[in-house]
Amino acid sequence: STSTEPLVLSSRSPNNSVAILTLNRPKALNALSSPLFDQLNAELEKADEDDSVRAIVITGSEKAFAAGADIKEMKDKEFAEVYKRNFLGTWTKIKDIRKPIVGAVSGFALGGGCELAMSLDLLICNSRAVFAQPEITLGIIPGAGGTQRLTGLIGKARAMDMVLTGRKIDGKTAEAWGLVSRCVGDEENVVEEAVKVGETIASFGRVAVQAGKEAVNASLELPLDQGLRLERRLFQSLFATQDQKEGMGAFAEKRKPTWGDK
Ligand code: CO8
Repeated sequence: STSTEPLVLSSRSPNNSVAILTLNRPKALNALSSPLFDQLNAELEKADEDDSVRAIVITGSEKAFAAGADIKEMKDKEFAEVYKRNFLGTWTKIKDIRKPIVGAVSGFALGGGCELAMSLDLLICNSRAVFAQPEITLGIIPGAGGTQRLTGLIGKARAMDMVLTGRKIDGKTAEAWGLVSRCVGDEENVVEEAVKVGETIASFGRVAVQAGKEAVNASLELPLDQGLRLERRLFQSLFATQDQKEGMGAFAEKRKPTWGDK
């Protein structure tokens, strides 16, 4: 596209604490072109650095969260080129964002769109959401977590079904299988629901929130004994924070805590 419209729109929740990033290539159903992903990474880094942002929401349109990597951009690429340039390697940068990211999925979350969704911390979808890994229909396989994260979330049998047949599942099924945290009904606004979740997270102390995200993510990579050790160390280290004194003190004094983020 030659349009100068940003490919990712950035706005804020009413109380300003949640950054809302909206994928904005509606005509291509938010196909994840390299420029779009670069803009998304740039907006995420900006939000991560901005002290007024305490949680991030990523969403698309009603019709499509994202219909996958951009097939038109990929179709003529050759192995040597994609390998040497590490094509789409920047997709893993999301892992370095420290603040929690909530995905709000309506419509298509296909291929790379499903993988982008799975790389976020917590997913809210509506019953109109459609998740699939259709790469097999294009002569390829998933390349950004659609065999790894997906299997961890829904198990081998269902992951094989999705990866080898391209089977589409709806939002309710995604909720039943554990691919998403919550599926809201059609009458509810999925972005508003995600922002509410973001605002809830934003109402807690940032140090503990960041530690919680770090600890849960560690469970995906570490053997249990090391994961438990990391969790316990993070837990113990939070006793060095003012927020722990404030949170427990407020409970004992029957008042609301005021977090200082330190
Ligand atoms: N890439 C490029 N363009 C797309 C894509 C896409 N993934 N999806 C839709 N579009 C475009 C269409 O080409 C069409 O453009 P135009 O108007 O110029 O013809 C426009 O969006 C609207 O789409 P449709 O007319 O097809 O809309 P429909 O409502 O009829 O169909 C579908 C919607 C079912 C979503 C259909 O568009 C579709 O099947 N899209 C492709 C889905 C797909 O196969 N996705 C997987 C892509 S492969 C991938 O994601 C690999 C990721 C690897 C990541 C690796 C990281 C390291």
